[in-house]
Amino acid sequence: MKNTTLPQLYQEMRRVRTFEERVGELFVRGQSAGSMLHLSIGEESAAVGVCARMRDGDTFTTHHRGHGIFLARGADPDRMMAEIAGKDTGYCHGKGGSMHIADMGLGHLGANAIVGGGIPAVVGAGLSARHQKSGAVSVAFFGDGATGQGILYESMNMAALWKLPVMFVCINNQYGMGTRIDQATANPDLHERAAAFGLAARTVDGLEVEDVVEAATDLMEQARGGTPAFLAIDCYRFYGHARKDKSPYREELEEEEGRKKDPVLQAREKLLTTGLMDTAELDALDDEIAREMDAAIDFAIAGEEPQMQSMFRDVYAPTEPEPEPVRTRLDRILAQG
Ligand SMILES: Cc1ncc(C[n+]2csc(CCOP(=O)(O)OP(=O)(O)O)c2C)c(N)n1
Ligand SMILES: [Mg+2]
Repeated sequence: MKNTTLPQLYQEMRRVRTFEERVGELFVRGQSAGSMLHLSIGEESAAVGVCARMRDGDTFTTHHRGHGIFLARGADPDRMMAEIAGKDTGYCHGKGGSMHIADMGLGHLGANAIVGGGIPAVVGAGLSARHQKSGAVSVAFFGDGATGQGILYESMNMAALWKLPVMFVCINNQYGMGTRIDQATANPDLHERAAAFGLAARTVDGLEVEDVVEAATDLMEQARGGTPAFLAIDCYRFYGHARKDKSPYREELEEEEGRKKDPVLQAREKLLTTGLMDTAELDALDDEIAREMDAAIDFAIAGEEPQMQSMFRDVYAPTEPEPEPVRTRLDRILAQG
């Protein structure tokens, strides 16, 4: 167990927040690869609160809004930022980008751009952990939108049937693109669906990161013991779905209210009122984190672009011969006349 004191949880949440702010900056500078970037600002307690209970050897998958989760799980911000910038120095040598980062070393089985796409992989990972008696748990992180995908229910059923060490974490930021949850879901008590499959299931308010840790502790312990678990974490998506979305479908007042549910500021306030940290200490910590994330941007920008020859590296199993790159194939065909 690590990172469960409030100062540590605050530090991790601030790192996620600042990282995401810098990712937004990378986009504005025109340095991010591709046009889609999904920031997890407002959702930090979900990433940090659940990852605080994960151990070495545990595995996980994320959805398209997964930077914060990977960071909270121990990712190096330099290599993450470089990946988002599409550089060879990134986790996947620039071939994954924001939505397809993976790293077997840290148990990251992959971010996934398909809504619900990462969910079934944890069932396989859980089955593997059970056979190997490794004691590992596998955690799927996904959004409320994925509760409209049948694969979630197939996966929960199989995990319950086979008593797998698996945990499903639904980050309910109230929106799937421009659709608010109450316009898409008759019963917004999402954990009730999981309970119907026999999972240990709870919903927690993400405002207080310590509440998330408490719920994650209980549920992950059950999952490790073979009772798969489901945790819905209520929060608010502070900004648009992706960087270009200005949320024209939301009232300003709603956004103002929603952004009051700020787990980072909430933890900061609590640190001050309980006297655990004073303003000067908090400011110094924030500054240190700002420097760390500035350095990540510098690292990303300084990195080299991937070389064309590396296009298929790490894409096929090492025993497979690499297919000929499209460009040389076309050149060869054209040269033949
Ligand atoms: C199967 C599938 N359908 C539709 C989309 C388009 N899409 C991308 S993100 C998204 C909304 C997802 O909402 P949610 O799961 O709540 O995650 P959030 O963006 O709120 O983090 C949709 C519909 C997709 N990527 N995959
Ligand atoms: Mg959502």
